[in-house]
Amino acid sequence: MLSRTGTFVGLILVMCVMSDQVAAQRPGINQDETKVPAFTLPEVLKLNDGGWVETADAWQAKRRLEVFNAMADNVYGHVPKKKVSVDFKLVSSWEVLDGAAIRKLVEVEFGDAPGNSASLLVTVPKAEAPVPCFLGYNFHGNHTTTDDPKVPITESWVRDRKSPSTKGNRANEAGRGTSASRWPYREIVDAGFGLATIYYGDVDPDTHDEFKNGIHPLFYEAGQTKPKETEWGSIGAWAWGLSRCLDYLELDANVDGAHVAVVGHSRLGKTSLWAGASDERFWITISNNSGCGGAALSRRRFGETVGVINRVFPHWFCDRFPEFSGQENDLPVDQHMLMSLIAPRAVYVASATQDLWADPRGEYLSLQNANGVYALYGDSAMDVNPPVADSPVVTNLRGYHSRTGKHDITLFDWQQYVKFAKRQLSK
Ligand code: GTR
Repeated sequence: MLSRTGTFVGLILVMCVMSDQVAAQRPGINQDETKVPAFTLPEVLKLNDGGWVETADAWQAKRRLEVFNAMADNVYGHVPKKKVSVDFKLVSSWEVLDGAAIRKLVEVEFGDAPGNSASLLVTVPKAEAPVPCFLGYNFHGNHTTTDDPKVPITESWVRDRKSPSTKGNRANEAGRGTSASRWPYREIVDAGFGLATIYYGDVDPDTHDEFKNGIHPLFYEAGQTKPKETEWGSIGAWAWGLSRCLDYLELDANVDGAHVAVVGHSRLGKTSLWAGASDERFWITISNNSGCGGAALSRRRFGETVGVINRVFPHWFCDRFPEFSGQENDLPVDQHMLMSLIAPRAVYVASATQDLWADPRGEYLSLQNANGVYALYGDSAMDVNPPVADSPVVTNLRGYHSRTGKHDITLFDWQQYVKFAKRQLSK
């Protein structure tokens, strides 16, 4: 009995020490809803000259650009003015999924000099007519999205994983198919959609190297060595890369270029949102567990904060964003404005119940606080309270769910995206 009690007390002690360690690893991080500070969001419909937007025309003609510039100036940065050529080359194509689909490997070449290219992997169902398509970045290389032995292993820099699938920032055969659960090709093809993916490190390696690698240097003017204060970081560059993939998909005879949904998980969800806001050709924008700098409202300071994200990932945003570390209320924007920029196109946001780091409630609230702009296009208002777990809530143009579970993109998430996309198609 005594020893049992001793073990029990010991266990509690260990648990206390462990939770203290967790707190110690993330000092100043709040994951308690009752401690979210009071805040007022910037008015998305208030013009810089003090007037108010009351019509969709006024939003489109005047305010949208003001909001876009404010998001770019303070968070993601602008694409530099210099023009860089982009070429596409079909490298190979073959049948997959027991003959139900065609897979193509397309080389996307950036700039005139060789050495800057990305591999876009496009999988489309065999169909009489061009199909709607999802487009999204993958984290570890195209070869990790499927067991298909014909997909080349990326030769780009990769982040080392805790497995034999990478060594010295290079990928190898052991990684093939290791992210397949995140890419349900069969279900997507069976639903009548294409799925195009590209490795984000092909466009810009996810390391802070003062912007010497990836596509940034292609845009430098003579004498320039890094982006200017309000020019893009990595998220801006990745978003630009998605637009170039869309340029290709618009040319692909198997794809309906007017129906390309951009999708991303986590940092790549931040990227899909910025891509959807920047490029009005994207049909639907989908953010999966994108969190801080993505769907989550910065002013809530719940989970990851502006200060933390800029310290840990100094290359993701523009140079001005860190000025708001701990000063979120001074930001001229918040993430509901990012959602508003997507209107009148459709947007879907997804959270996961255990992903407190990404602030599920804050992810919902930015979508909900886009009510004003979406109402200009006849969309009904979303309730201030998020729905219960695993029960998607959809309006005409917006959708949200919080999946039970951890930070990930799963079949359940994809099923909701397919359903939402079908709903948009049927309108
Ligand atoms: C985390 C980061 C998040 C999210 C995530 C991911 O370390 O704090 O903002 O982007 O990485 O992309 O997996």
